[in-house]
Amino acid sequence: MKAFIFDLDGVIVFTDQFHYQAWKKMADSMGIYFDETINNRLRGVSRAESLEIILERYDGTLSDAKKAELMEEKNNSYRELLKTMTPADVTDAVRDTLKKLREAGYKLAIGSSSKNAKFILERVGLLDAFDAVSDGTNISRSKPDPEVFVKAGEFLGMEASECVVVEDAYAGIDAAKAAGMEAVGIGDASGYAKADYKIRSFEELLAIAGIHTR
Ligand code: B16
Ligand code: MG
Repeated sequence: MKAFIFDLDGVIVFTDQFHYQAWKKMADSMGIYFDETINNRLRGVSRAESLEIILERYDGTLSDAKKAELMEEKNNSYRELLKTMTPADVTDAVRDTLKKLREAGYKLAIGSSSKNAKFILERVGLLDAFDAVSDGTNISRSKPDPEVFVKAGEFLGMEASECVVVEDAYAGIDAAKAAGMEAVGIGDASGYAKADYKIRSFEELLAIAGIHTR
């Protein structure tokens, strides 16, 4: 085990509410019913697939151009909300654990479906905390496809067997396993049988990494 690859939303930062508010505004403008339960289905899912899930409640068909317009509208509202993020939106536990892993010699990367990953990392002051960022801008297939994690491993110059993925979404755990990597489930995914390790708090990664704090 030489590297950790972290999912972003739901692991390092929590932007669910921002996604929710931005999609809700778009859905309301189209008269489409949307609630928090539907929003939960969007976790770890790409922007285009998220729109398709929301459109299950839409009576009619939309052109690809209209769909692109709706996704742009949602992304603009989402980015406005992201601008309110500051370094205070990352817990001390996350910041300290990342620092300790790095000091112990582990390589760290992000493996996120989001096209806004670098913008978010910049807002919360974590861009320098990672050796590589693989995100929605460098992939053509989203989780559960392994592409985002395979690319993260390549960016780090690591073999899949040397990488451990930390994920909050079931699709993300499936993607990690398909990449031939070990997977740590946190949050929602801490109850997923396919995860090699299941943790409740971020600091538990130190024990997985063999770093003893006391
Ligand atoms: P964007 P992750 C995912 O990030 C989010 O969980 C998911 O809700 C979102 O639709 C997706 O990114 C795409 O995000 O619209 O910003 O490109 O969990 O893979 O870090
Ligand atoms: Mg996630």
